[in-house]
Amino acid sequence: MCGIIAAITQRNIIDILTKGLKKLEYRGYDSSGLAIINNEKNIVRIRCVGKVNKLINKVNKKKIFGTIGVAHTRWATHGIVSKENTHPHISSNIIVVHNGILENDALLRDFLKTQGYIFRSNTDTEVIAHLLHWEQNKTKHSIKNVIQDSVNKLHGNYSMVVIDKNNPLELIAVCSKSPLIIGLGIGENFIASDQIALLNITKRFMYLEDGDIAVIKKKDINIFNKNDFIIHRKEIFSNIKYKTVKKGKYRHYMEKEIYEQPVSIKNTLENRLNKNNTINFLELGKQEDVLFCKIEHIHIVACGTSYNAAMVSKYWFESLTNTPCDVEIASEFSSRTLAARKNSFLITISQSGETADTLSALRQSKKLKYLGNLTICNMEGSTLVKESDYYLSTNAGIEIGVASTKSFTTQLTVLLMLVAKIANLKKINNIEKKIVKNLNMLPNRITEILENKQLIKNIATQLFNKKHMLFIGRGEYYPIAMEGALKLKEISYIHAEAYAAGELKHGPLALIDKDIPVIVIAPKNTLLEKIKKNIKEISSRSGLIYVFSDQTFNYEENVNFITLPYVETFIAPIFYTIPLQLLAYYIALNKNKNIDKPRHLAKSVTVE
Ligand code: HGA
Repeated sequence: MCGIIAAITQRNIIDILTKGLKKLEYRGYDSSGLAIINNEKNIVRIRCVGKVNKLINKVNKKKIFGTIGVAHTRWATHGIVSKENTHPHISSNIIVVHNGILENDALLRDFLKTQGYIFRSNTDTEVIAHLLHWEQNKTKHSIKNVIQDSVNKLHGNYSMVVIDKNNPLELIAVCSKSPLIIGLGIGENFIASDQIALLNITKRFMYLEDGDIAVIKKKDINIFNKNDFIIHRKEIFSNIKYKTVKKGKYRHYMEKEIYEQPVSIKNTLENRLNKNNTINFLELGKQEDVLFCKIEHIHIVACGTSYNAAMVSKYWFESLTNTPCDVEIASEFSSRTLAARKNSFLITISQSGETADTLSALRQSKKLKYLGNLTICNMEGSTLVKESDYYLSTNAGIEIGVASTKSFTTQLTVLLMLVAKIANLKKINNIEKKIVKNLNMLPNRITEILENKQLIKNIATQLFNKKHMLFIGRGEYYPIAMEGALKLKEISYIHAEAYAAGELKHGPLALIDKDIPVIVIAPKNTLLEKIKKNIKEISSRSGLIYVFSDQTFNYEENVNFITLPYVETFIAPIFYTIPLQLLAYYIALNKNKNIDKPRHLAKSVTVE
């Protein structure tokens, strides 16, 4: 994760750096810092632990001025969250901000210690700063040449921006796996991890590619490869409109995003449903039908909430389109020896499109014989979108809360449309029309449950001081249980686990006692009778049970029912997600947690 922004300008850069950093906070918020070269040609560095606003307050009090500088918001990978470990890191005249993980930092650190370097942090980034300084001292080369000489010694990911105080006329950027994008100005230039950090100052951008080393001056930019050849990167004009999203009447972005879901889903469906209840994905182009007809297997790769969405769709793909589907955690996919099935199609899912594990999986997959790949993503212009053959946007709108809500339900909406499309191409009994009819009802059904929030609020007050919770479901409600448990963990820090209901008797039943609430997702469907038996097994062992269902059944006192309206089968998994999101939200609210920015997490996970 980690967010980088740097600038070389005619005007004071402080505002550019701090405003940009604020927009990058979704990449990490353990600590943040900046360093500039001031008018007296000295380095001024300010760092602090905590959110970017804390840094901004500190910086504003100091009234500093500079026309070249770097800033960074950190998600710690090497060394605890502390001021000492906060970027920028400095080695004499060399200033470095870094996004990535060095794999050989321990070896380099030992070597640099023998050369007399004293380390003030535990980060891999400080190793880079000292290495560059050591190399420069030895060779007396320019910092650009020093970097070119040194990158071979660095193993891992090391996208970074470097300033040499002795030559404060240029920024040097190195792109290695994590994205860096140059923003082009008039008589000034910028670089950041994401264009949203720069959209208020420029619309003209140039993406760096892996291995690029850019020398960025006020009036010109040169990009080199490792062999010192100049390379050209295309200039693009960004149409992305970044609106500052306000919380409005809501206490948290997460609450707002939960309530936005009927509208987000309408946006996801817009222009994709034909009047005759069929689906069109115009954005896929004419090849879509030909390609989809060839698919014999679907392989979906994702992480976290997106993984849970993928898991729901596995049940849909197999039962509704008769297409075998496997779902895999991206970090596992990218770190094992792979074998693609015959005529397999790869789907990646990511809210941000910058999820490093998913990107790495996509890149690995290209070495294999997949029919093609498609990404389901919320961020147009993201690396995943750029590197995929096909792209379906979730159109959820900017999501700020770190715990995904509207991303999940819009991902499911896109997946269900895809299922309908493939079912139609495979000529499976009119499923497409039925799904489209159901999808059209979804926004209103979600509004209904949102209007009944009091029901969930009451349960939250009964559960917020529990230490552990279990979530169970069967069929496609098992991954819905997984998502419910994940939401609760993320924002309330209550330990929560999800199990396929039938699995309890194979071990987890040993956990059951009156202090561990079990949340059961049990709508009326063909699996209801089976899950009723599982509820009995828990209640016979004095477990405390909360059943989310459109049915009530006669049970002992320890079984509580949260009665929900009947919802059409295809869209019911999406519908049942909403009360679980509300449950997690109100429990975290009762616990007074930092709901939008939970500890140790970040919105976009840009390290593997
Ligand atoms: N390894 C560096 C940078 C971490 C990072 O890129 N996180 O996303 C550190 O720990 O500071």
